[in-house]
Amino acid sequence: MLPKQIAEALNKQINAEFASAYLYLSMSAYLNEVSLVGFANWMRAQYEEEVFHAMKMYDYVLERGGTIKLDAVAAPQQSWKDIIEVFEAVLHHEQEITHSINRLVSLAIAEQDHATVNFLQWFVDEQVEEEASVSELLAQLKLVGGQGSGLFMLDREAAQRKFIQPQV
Ligand code: OFO
Repeated sequence: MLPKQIAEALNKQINAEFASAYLYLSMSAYLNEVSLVGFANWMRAQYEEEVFHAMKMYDYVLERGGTIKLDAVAAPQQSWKDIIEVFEAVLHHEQEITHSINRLVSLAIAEQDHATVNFLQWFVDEQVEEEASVSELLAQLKLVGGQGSGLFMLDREAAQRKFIQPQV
């Protein structure tokens, strides 16, 4: 049985993952509007990945006999200055998510809930990868000044991304 405090914290994180999904879907729509269709595709894959994160937690809470309490997801921002501002916002957002995952791990350790500590390790690793890939893209966007043929090339590369559900 999942300790009540842990179930509540996981429910909060499920909401945060859906909020991430919603934010990235909004970014995808904005990128489409400004004709960066490759990055719009990249962001849509990111949206799908966040829904997967939320559902992975949702399934875990149920598997441990916890109660799911879905909360409202706030309306996300709808426009940005440019592509660099978009990716700065993504990096900042992912850093915040990393903090909340770390707080969850600390809580699970304090509650001696080893199964949850173990479960959360996947998310700890995932956050390392998320921050690294977004930092790399942001650095490349800054390198080309977020415009011109450099941006065109990066957009074409971003068009290749597909979300493949991990086998976990
Ligand atoms: Fe779920 O990792 Fe991003 O937010």
